[in-house]
Amino acid sequence: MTLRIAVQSKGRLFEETMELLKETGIKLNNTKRTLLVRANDFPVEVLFLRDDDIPQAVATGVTDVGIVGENEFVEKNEDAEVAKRLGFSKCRLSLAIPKDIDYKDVSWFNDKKIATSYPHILSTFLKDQNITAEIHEITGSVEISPSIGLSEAIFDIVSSGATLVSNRLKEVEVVMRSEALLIKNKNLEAEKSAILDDLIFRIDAVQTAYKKKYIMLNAHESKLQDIIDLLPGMNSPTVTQLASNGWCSVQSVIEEKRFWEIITKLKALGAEGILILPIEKMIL
Ligand code: PRT
Ligand code: ZN
Repeated sequence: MTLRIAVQSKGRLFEETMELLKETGIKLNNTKRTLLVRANDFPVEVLFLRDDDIPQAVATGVTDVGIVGENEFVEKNEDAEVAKRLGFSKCRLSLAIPKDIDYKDVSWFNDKKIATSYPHILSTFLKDQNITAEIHEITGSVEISPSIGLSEAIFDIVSSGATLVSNRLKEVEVVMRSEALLIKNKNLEAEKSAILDDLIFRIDAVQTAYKKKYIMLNAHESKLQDIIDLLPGMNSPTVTQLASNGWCSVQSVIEEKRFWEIITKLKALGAEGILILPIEKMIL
């Protein structure tokens, strides 16, 4: 029994998806990107597809699970389930209009023409807001449509916002936020569910370790309690005696974002020989 995973064949999701699979110990046999590739050591195989086709592949059981952008999953409205939110490829789906227009609220969109590749999400939003607008569906280069007179506004993916700026547009409504999702077929057989549980367990271990660092330092006993108070860690820090009198070694796990704040305070408390090490996996 193998679990078949749909993965985007090329594009923005490809690299991070492959990296995540690699970190969970899934090594793909075939380096040449053929359509279907079996993994070593773990009962999964990967089917490479366009991201647009992944929700349907999972809903119909062509594949058991798939990794796809939430925007694509919601737009396609296929009958599959979210198994795990993956936290990468974050972006938002927003309404944008020419930057010089005076904008007050969403009622501006009444009777306007909006270009988008996401007609389902957009029409749901407009209906919710009681707006009647014309949706002009196009695939690709949505951002140029106001400047060529194809529409008065756009509804598209925004990440840094640079594409909007270079097309003299401004973001006026964020309609949804998106990240990569692991989605699954609704009727997975028990054996495949067990493989999926193992896969999710591995993903959790990788992601829990992400943004955490292992810290080791030497401190004088007199400062030990102050230092322990600074380092919450998973449990209490590990403290061992050093050969030289009155000194100990302290080891713990810290969050990367608190790194500089903690390091500055540790140095003020006289900590020495501070080592920061990456953590590969973490099982809580
Ligand atoms: O060929 P295939 O159909 O498989 O791929 P695709 O071209 O449809 O999708 P792809 O590879 O471009 O994107 C895959 C997924 O990545 C999307 O469905 C989103 O979930 C996610 N993602 C994250 C993004 C972005 N960030 C992103 N910035 N997808 C697209 N963009 C584009 C956006 O369309 C716009 O043109 O980048 C531009 C905006 O970026 P900023 O940084 O200038 O705002
Ligand atoms: Zn696509």
